[in-house]
Amino acid sequence: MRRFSGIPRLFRLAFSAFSFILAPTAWALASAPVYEAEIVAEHEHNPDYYTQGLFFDQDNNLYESTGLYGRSRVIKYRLDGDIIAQTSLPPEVFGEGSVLAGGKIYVLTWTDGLVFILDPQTLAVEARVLRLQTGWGLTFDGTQLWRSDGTDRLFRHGLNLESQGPPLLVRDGLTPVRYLNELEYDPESGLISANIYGQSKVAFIDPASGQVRFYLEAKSLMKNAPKNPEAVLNGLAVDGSGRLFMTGKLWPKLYEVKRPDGLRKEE
Ligand SMILES: [Ca+2]
Repeated sequence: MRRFSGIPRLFRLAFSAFSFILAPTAWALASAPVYEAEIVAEHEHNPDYYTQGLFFDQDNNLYESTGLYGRSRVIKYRLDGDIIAQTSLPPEVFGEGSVLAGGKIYVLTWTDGLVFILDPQTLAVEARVLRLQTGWGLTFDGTQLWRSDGTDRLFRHGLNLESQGPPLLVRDGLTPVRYLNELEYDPESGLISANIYGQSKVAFIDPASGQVRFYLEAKSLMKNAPKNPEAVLNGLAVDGSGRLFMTGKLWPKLYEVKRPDGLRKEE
């Protein structure tokens, strides 16, 4: 008997060591939970808008920046569709993400190296700043601007557009989350949402760690989208009441989506 009594112990030791080796691997492979987007309400959205940026001001006016050369503009409107103001960007630039920060509207351009600064009341262009960086999405957390460039990184900028600190590496476990596009900071949860170019998923990112906390799968919103490869999900906005809105390029609808449980403020 004595001859065999050590075997289970050896086995247990071996198993423990094996588990120890496996544990980090399992963590690395773990992926953030995916929740289905639930539509609360539908609103009309101009299907000519090649949506690149979407956000609300404190009065729940909606702003949208659009792309394409010769068609890029910024529109300020109400949810019922009434246009308050709009402005065209020069035909030689391709508009991208935008946000209201420090009382000004910032509008990125794609590879044109320019950021436009607009008056939020009239949408008059007050300045154009040369920033030789690719622009996709833009949001503001109350202190810093956050810019995406289609990679797995988010870049921090001050209101003067200077870089602030290293880029945030966005990861799901250890997996880089690439093609981050339109952005929206959610003040209640402190998370940054980013839709992923070419997909119907929205990642909700912890800006302290870069980890994706969860995804919102927005396939249900695609039902009215044009059958056009350009007509991708690309618009996220949270209004003053915390309501979450989504749309896409050339989409005829703008959707209010139920706030997922993961957006509750952590205790
Ligand atoms: Ca946004």
